[in-house]
Amino acid sequence: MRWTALLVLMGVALAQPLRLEQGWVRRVPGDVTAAYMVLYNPGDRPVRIVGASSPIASRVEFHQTTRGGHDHHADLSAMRRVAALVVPARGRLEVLPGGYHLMLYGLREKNPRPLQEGQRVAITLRLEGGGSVTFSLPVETR
Ligand SMILES: [Cu+2]
Repeated sequence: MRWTALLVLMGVALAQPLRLEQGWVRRVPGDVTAAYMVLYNPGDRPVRIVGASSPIASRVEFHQTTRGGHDHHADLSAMRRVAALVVPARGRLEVLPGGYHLMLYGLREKNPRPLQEGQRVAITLRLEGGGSVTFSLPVETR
């Protein structure tokens, strides 16, 4: 590899404030679904995520499940909206079933057909201070 290309790649890696360690969008037949992810912050300051968006959804919110075991959203009282998510310095934020999730609304409006297993979905996270990161997550039935 030429040095210029390597330096460009290093620059991209250094500029990325968050790394996606795992993530998926749940495949559902309905109009609403959830996305899960594990994020790592390699920096020495916490990273605050203040918003999210996706081309497959009209609106994305951060939610926290407030009662154990629930992750299917049949009982809306079992989750609450949170304003922001924080990834600690040199640490992880787990957005996983039973804890936090990203709630994606308006799937029918944004997608000509239901989400398919294996389809990739872009999720953009807006960071405090003006930056953003976009990750590609697979649609999975789990
Ligand atoms: Cu929710």
